[in-house]
Amino acid sequence: MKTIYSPRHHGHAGNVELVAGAVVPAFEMPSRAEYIRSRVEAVKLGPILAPNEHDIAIAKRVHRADFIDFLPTVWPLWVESGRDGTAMPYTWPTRGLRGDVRPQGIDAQLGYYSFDAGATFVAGTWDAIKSSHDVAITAAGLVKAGERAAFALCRPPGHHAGAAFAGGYCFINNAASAAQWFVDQGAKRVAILDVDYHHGNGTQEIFYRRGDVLVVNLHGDPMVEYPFFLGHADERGEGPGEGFNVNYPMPWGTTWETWSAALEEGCRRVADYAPDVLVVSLGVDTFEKDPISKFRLKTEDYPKIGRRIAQLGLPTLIVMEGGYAVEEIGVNAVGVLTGFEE
Ligand code: Q9C
Ligand code: ZN
Repeated sequence: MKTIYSPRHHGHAGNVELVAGAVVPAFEMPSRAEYIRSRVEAVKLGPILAPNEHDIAIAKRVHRADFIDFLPTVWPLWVESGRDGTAMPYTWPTRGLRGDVRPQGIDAQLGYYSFDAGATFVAGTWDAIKSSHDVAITAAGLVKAGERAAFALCRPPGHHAGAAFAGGYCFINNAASAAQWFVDQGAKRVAILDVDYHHGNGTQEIFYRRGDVLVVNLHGDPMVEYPFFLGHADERGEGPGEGFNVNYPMPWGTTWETWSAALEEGCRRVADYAPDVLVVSLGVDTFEKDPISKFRLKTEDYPKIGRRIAQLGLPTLIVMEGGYAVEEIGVNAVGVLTGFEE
């Protein structure tokens, strides 16, 4: 399997996040992508190729144009306002406030275009966001050209980003944009299988009223787990999308036994849908030693995930999302890929 990777992710570095009322180094850090890249090399998974540049108009097929246009302006506006460090929002248009009027100034607009303080900007962030999207679309191109599968080593990740908001380390929804790109290239049906520990709220929101993109999510129950405000089992899609969104929320402490049963059900749902292509949002934050997550998958489980997904027999684009046990992220993520190839 070919891997698409860009060193431009390195510019998105030194970010901070809020944990229990304190500002700490962000768990989403550059070494994540480097551990994965090293492991791809170590197991000789296949060639590692640079992405091609793709028009950002592709992302605007799933995101609001004004949101995408805002992203490259954040850091310049932040610096112009006399700040340094990390650009981060602190106020949001929740219930009872005007979410329909875009205010002025960097603080107001950061809040307007996000749902939490978890998608932060430094000088190189926009370039990394753009390169991550280029990685996803380039890898999609390999699958479109006939490869059985391709690995988009995206960083930053994407599945929490919705049509007009960033959050949860995510800015552009790489998997959603790639899925839409397949539709625009002629696919009649695309399925997205999201196995990240966290619910892919952005992906769900983007395709919620569509029947041409099936979205299946396995994740921590939002009653107790981030992102808290989406991802329940009764969210099944709306209008033409009714029945085309499937959520499998699971409790803290979930092990392979329960998780793999949900994977089996999710894969059957995908198979019934008979898509032209499958996009996998691959997070390995389901790992027992993940520092911010509470499932208990083991390293030996990840190849089994890949094997089950491969059994679907579909052209498959695998897009990297989360996973924060940095020293094990390479072994676990690439374990899925080698399992897929067995
Ligand atoms: N800092 C992905 O796995 N955690 N995003 C918030 C307070 C947010 C995870 C805890 C986790 C986001 C792509
Ligand atoms: Zn996650």
